[in-house]
Amino acid sequence: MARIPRSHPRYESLLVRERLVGGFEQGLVAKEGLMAHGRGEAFDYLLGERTGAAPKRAIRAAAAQLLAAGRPVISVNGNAAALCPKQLVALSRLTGASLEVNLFYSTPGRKRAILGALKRAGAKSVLGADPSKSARLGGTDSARRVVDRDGIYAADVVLVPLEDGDRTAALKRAGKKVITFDLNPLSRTARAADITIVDNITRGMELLVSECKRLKGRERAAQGALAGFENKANLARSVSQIRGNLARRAGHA
Ligand code: PTJ
Repeated sequence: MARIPRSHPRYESLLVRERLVGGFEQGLVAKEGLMAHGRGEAFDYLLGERTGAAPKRAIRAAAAQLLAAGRPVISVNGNAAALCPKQLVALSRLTGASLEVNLFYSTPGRKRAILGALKRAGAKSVLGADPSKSARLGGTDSARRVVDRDGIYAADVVLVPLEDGDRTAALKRAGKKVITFDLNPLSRTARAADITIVDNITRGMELLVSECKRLKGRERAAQGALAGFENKANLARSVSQIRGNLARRAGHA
């Protein structure tokens, strides 16, 4: 891993890059995952690299939705496994959600590596690596259509960090509530999901864990957070945040 001087003005961001490159070298992250991160970084820059009011509202709704679910599942890809494995395991424990490895650029080797990373982070069981338990999700042709029949296939609520639009739409058509993390508030996934958290998973996943801790056992308060949530209106707030930041830089606000 490259040595990043603490004094560097973009220390945190460079450290996250190194975690992702480390994940690539260990076989967790796809080459394309490095590019996807670059796109995310660009949006994060425009958003001001902080968790604004809109993602905080979405995080409250997502925590309520996960805690109210009967069969929640957290879908794990290479980037999520490299950037926040401990938070994924903590979230699974708090909400009772199963962890399932599900990849766009799927290979048996990457599945094994991600499974190993989740186990090292404390996961007792991880779905998605046993071909004898696989089922097909209709309405998408990518490798992500192959899901575990006791996991995503049977889930009522699925958390899909950094997802592609096709599968989000397929999950919706299959009657599931979809929660996503996506720094791009304009993406098809962001627009198709029920709850989109427009935040970097490196910040937002930790906040989601804290919110689940806070709301656990307080079902009435949790349902209030969910009932008033409207995804399209909340996405518009993130777009406005970008517009405001750009206008300030352009000297118009
Ligand atoms: O591990 P695999 O094989 O399942 O592949 C994972 C990637 C991420 C490569 C795959 O899902 C993919 O190609 O994703 P996309 O279609 O590029 O979408 C990724 C979305 O996530 C984009 O809208 C990015 O802006 C966003 N994004 C990238 N990094 C982050 C992020 N959102 C939140 N936090 C991030 N750190």
